[in-house]
Amino acid sequence: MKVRSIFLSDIHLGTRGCQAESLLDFLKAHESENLFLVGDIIDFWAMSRSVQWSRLHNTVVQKILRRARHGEKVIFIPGNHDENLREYDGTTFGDILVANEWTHITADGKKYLLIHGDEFDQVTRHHRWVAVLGDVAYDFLVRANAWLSWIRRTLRRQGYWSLAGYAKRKVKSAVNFIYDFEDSVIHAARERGMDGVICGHIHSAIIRDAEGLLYINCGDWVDSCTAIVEHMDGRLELIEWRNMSNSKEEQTAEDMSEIIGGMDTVIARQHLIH
Ligand SMILES: [Mn+2]
Repeated sequence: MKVRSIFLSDIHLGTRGCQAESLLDFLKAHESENLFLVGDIIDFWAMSRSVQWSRLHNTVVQKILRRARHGEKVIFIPGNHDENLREYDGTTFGDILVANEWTHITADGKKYLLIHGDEFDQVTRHHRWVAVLGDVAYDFLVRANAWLSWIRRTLRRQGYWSLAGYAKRKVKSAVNFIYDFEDSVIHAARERGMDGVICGHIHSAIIRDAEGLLYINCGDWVDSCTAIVEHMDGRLELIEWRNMSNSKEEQTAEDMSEIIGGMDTVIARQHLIH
């Protein structure tokens, strides 16, 4: 499919949780004029502890470089996990421009602010040690998820049950956190006279109308495998690439609830971070 723009965030290359294979599949299926990388693409935080860089992660980088070389406009907006790149604001590396934020005009003339969004997360902003602690917990969660997914495979069930995704739906404090985050981002975009905002950071993909302003979050490629695309007419769409029947998986989630018992605290904290 040919689209005008692709918006991706929170790929977390260099971590075990990164769903590089799904991402490659998605990229292959979508030709585009613009590719916006909306932060936390490469996880330097996690790699400072242990590097989980597979061959597929190289392929992701190669494919993106190739697209840039072939004339696709690629803009990299650093997030908090690749914040070192922020000092290169305005610098072009090969064919990729690093920009701390960007304004994108869609085909129908609407103005969108592109930011990663961590500056609107009060926890990562003011309590970095909590963020680092939560980051370790998140790694654990992702690993537990891979392990549970292996159990499920041995049980010959189809699909991929996401522990983090399940927990995300369950934990109320996480939900409140998401609302606070969204409100601050929306407020900032409105103050700057934007028609909408496209961000990432909280791993919670959505397109929603906030009193005339469009709040859009790209989601992630650790857990949900989601992307935002702009069609040739300027219409924005949320795509869930790993289109597994989640409802069918809910029962499994219930079965597994004992295993997860007590993990809520970890998950709630994790959601203050990503
Ligand atoms: Mn982030």
